[in-house]
Amino acid sequence: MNSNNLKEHVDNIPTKSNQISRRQFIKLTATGTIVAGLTQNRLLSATTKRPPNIVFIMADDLGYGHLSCYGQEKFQTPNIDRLAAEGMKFTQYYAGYTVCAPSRSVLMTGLHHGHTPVRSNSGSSSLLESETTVAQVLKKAGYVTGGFGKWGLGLENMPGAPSKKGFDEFYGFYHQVHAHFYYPYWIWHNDQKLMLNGNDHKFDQYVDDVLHEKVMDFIRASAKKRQPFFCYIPSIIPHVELAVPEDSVKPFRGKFPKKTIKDPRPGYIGSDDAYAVYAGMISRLDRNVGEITALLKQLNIDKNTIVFFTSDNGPQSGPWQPLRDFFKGAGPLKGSKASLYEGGIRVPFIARWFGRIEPGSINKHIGCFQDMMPTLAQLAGAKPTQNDGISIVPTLLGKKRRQKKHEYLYWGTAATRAVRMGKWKAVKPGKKNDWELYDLSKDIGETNNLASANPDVMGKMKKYASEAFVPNRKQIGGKWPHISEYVRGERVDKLEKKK
Ligand SMILES: [Ca+2]
Repeated sequence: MNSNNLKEHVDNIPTKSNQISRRQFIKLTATGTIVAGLTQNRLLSATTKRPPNIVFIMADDLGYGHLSCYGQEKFQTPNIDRLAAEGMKFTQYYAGYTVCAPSRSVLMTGLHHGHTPVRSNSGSSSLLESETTVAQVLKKAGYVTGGFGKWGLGLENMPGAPSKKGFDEFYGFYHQVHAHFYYPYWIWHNDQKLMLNGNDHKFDQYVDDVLHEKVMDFIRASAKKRQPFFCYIPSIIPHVELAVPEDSVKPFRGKFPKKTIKDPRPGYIGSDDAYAVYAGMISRLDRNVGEITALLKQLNIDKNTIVFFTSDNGPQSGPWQPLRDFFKGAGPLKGSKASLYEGGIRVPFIARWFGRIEPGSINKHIGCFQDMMPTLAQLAGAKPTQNDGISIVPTLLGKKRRQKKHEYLYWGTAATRAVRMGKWKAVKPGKKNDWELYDLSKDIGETNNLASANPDVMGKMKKYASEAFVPNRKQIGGKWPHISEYVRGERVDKLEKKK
């Protein structure tokens, strides 16, 4: 059934039975062109009986420099690092957009930001019935599908609700604001409210822990089934508010300078030891990743499960800029969340698949979230719906020469735009700003504007930008909820008194 495509790309890799001569082998090995192929072949020699399970973990506002495998020096992320060491680490991978909901819309629909249906963080924007997600494609291909975390593409009573968009089961938050809180007193389970006892007036249940347990339950239950599974984990860590249980903060107490960051949003949690709490939050996420990979191993399904790890956009700025600066959250990149400079959109991206993906490989392929629709569909042996992506399966399997490349990538609104074309990056950072042009092969930090020196390149990229942007369709929804819909206790009581 669904294994046809997978079998095809497995079969196309050179094998020993292709009978290359010893001379050919030595020649090819010397040029380095066949070593990966032979290694892959040995790894891929087992017959693929069914498509792989897919675990897709996406952090929230985790920057390009936040993981130790991407250069973080102030704390370690050993479990995510191990995932990279056992798989492929991408250095030029891009999120769908600079903020949460549109980035998720690109990921789920495979349509780039100039086309994708949800293009801003209004919180209650919704996918329509006619707009298809990758979860629907996988479900149709026979996958069991589960989502755990922040959705952002339709509320419970809208056509974009997860249950109508391909998920057998979804635990978490549909509205952006709901996902702002680490101790909400309830979360969604499909279209039902799941009450979190102890969070009505205290902070008893850290919601990411609750969701993590649901992830583990889903994987355990799915492993017993005959069908493959898709486990989508859009964690809310390390998006602010600044909150994590003390056991994750303790290792960092006293290690960093004490820093107070008050959350300017009334009723939200800030911290008087913000660096320690922030490192603790990312460590919590890393711990969860470690528990997920350990469970896959324990269940003996890790060899037939491909695990992806990424983030939805760059590191938080504004009042939280000290965190970005202290931890160098965007690494060498310019800008933060909400910026179209590299720091807002270039993200960590890791894929691990034992026996298929070359361990410890580092890849410079230029890709973006819209590629996940054709990639996951190909892995599942399914047909993707209309999309702007290019499958990265050839890259994952070490077949570099077969990898098609994007002519360009695009992100933007009517006022702010960005285009990536090969080594070039063009940015129009504001309505009143002129276009800027950077050569990322020499200037990853986007410091030297080459626009006036390269009018032909600039003209081509502006043309791409105008053809890529289609005005947004009419959005439905729009109500911005009061925080008391999601949290209780002192922080809301104080607000009520002020009214
Ligand atoms: Ca985000």
